[in-house]
Amino acid sequence: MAERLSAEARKQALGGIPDWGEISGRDAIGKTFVFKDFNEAFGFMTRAALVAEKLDHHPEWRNVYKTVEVVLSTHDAGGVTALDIELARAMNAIAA
Ligand code: HBI
Repeated sequence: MAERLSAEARKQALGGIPDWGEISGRDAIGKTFVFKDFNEAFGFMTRAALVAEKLDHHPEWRNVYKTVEVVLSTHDAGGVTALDIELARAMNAIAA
């Protein structure tokens, strides 16, 4: 089971994944992606969902038209783990 990252390790990891930040009041990281239109947004979610399934690590996300708000945390560990960093990195690559 993935270990919860220390605040320091989490900050360090966040430095390497553009535009992701800490969620206030929660041990979690988040990013809001804005796409050209709904089609692009949902295509992103479709591809990200396949990666999440492969990792067995799933996002908390909300989609309104061309915007996808993503929050990542590892419920089993009670906070951000390397799995969240890995999924965040993968999402950035998909959205690139
Ligand atoms: N996804 N983000 C996230 N956090 C989890 O703790 C988690 C998950 N997906 C699947 C999963 N845990 C299960 O493997 C466990 O709940 C058994």
